[in-house]
Amino acid sequence: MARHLITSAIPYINGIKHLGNLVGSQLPADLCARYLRGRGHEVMFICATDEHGTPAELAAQKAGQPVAEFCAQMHGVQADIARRFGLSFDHFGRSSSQRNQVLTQHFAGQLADNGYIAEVSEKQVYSVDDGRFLPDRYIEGTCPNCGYDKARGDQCENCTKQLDPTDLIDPRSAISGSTNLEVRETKHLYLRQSLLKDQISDWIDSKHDWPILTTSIARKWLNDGDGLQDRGITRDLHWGVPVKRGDQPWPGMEGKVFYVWFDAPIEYIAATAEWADAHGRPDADWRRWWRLDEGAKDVTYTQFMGKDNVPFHTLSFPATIIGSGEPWKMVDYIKSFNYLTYDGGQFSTSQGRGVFMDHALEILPADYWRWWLLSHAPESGDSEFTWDNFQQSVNKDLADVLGNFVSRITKFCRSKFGETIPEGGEYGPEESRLIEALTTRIHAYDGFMAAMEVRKSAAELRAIWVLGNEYLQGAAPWSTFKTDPEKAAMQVRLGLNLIRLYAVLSAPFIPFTADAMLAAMQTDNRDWPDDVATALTALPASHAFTVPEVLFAKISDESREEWQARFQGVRA
Ligand code: B3M
Ligand code: ZN
Repeated sequence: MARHLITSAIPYINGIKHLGNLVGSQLPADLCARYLRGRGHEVMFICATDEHGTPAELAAQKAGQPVAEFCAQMHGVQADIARRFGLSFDHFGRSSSQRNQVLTQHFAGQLADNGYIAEVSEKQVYSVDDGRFLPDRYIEGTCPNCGYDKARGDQCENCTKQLDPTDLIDPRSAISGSTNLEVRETKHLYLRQSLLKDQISDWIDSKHDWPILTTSIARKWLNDGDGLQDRGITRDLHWGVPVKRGDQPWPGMEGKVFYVWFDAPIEYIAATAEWADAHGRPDADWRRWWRLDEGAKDVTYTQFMGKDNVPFHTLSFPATIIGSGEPWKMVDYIKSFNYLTYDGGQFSTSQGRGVFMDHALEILPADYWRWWLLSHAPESGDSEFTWDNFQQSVNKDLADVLGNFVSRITKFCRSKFGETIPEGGEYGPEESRLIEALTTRIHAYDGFMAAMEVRKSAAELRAIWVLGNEYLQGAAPWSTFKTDPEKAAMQVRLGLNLIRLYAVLSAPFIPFTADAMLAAMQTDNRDWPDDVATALTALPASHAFTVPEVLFAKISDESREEWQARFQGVRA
């Protein structure tokens, strides 16, 4: 039994995520966690909300709530949606936790002790009326290049020119609109990543098995980007982890907080500690996942994230860990994803374009979405959500192939033999052929799942379902029954056993349906098939079952059109 630590990029607190966010990290991470648990491995699957930074402060302000209260509430909302999507986190933490505060300050102290922190004085725009420094993107004004009057301090959206806040004509605060701005001197801590460039470069070079998407982004930033320039890790904000050097005050840094991207990845560790706290476990129980000197040597650590998060996980977070000089577990494999686009354009949080996680569950159960998203995961390039494609995939793969198989065999059995598994004779040559074909395909499925090839795994699983339908079509127990009821009974016994086997194999993709299938078969046997022939005898003759409700309802053209219209823009 191996031990697997799995983390998903932690979603920002300031809103409900769309399906593109979901398929870029949390959902494939869940697939992996469920698969490895199903195979009997010990898994620690961690996620959290990313709660600090200006966007959280502003979202709270917009909601008219104190930021701590807003975050607590939104954490609850996100945790609830995650649960309803079947995301099986061992813990869904909060980056604003006490654990993260202590660990973040600890890492900063270690980095300072080891010479990796510089104190830098810089000039920044201060809004007198807002009583705060303004990050570049929260300064608005007229673009000197094109005259657009809502250009941001970092870039003009209209002509795309990169700007400095001081370039703007008539600058004002994007928070209050105040023009009472002045440039003030302020001191910040910089992480001296440039000193760690060689070590990080060697570490990335040692990762021969990483997806090209991951290593190409990392190398681009290492070699020709500015990813490994020293980087400011503090901000003049109120909401965040207060700057301290370990548990000591940091002279000159009073009232400042760490930059959200400094503390967010540390939350992977902190959330594991939060897990221990939540379960009344001693520190040793989380440290055995994270400290090489306390048991984590045999842990395999996999991270899941969208491609935009790769630089922070391949460069900055490793710089924090390496620079600490302490034996923390580093990531073994980074699975990154391209973007999911929506119906010919982008998902847009600000314009409410596309399907968001809460709305998705209002219209259809989680497994419909899980199946479509995973079977179309943006692995080798971006992929596009269209309602046509979604309708086809649900109606064909889920309703016609899997749902129909389960329905036909259970209903036929009930009508001819009642709701218990019939005896019949031994499995014959047709059954042997099926078992052989299943063995080959399940072997391939295991290979793809272990390699986290999400789309290929989905295709293989679908092919496994198809084998059952083909068998049923050929065996035709409804005809056999007329001449040879014994043989029909055997065919039905095999078919009902296949339902259990399909539930076990499909659970990582469609866990709710898998549960319904196992409940219908009245079994808790979730044993992963080592040997297919044996697996197909798990449910013996005279074992009782029930005919399940329709597992997947088809999506009608009317529903498809209605949803397409509903989600095309401007969130209600
Ligand atoms: N919250 C960005 C995102 O949700 C960021 C990820 C942090 S991972 C440590 O895409
Ligand atoms: Zn412009």
